[in-house]
Amino acid sequence: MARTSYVVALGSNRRGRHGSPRAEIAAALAAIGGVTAVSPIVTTPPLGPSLRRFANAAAIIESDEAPPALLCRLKAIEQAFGRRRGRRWGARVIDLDIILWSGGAWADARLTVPHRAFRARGFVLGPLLAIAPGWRDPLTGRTVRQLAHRQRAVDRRARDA
Ligand code: PH2
Ligand code: MG
Ligand code: MG
Repeated sequence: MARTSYVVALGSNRRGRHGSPRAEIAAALAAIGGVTAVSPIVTTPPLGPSLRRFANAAAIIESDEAPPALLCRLKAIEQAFGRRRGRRWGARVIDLDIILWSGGAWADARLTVPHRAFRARGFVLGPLLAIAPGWRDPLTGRTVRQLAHRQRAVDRRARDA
């Protein structure tokens, strides 16, 4: 497969063997490799049932893997970091999600790219804005900058309602 760029979102809200959630994110980036850009690591309130705040970041990864191969490797890293299977959206040492890739759209039984929910998630779009503002979502045609500004406006409206 030709050289391909991916956007990977990273999240952690539980300590692991590398230490704090921030340390887990840094260690995961080292484990993934091929990292050409990393956002700042931000602290975000949990979306969903988890009670602990998250550390979140986004990275651009260069790889010659096709999406299923990268997914498989990210899952193996999650397991190696001590992620347990269990309650959906429970506290986790590390979550590694493929958000976008340079090949456009991908869908199979295990993986959909672009990530189905990323347009509504400030904890993905905020970090992503710092490293790939001009990356275009192949489904809506909007740039990350446009998506991030729209999502912020929605959040603000919900907060002020
Ligand atoms: N990930 C989730 C569910 N909720 N909330 C924040 N703030 N950050 C996340 O990474 C996150 C979440 C499921 O993957
Ligand atoms: Mg996730
Ligand atoms: Mg995930």
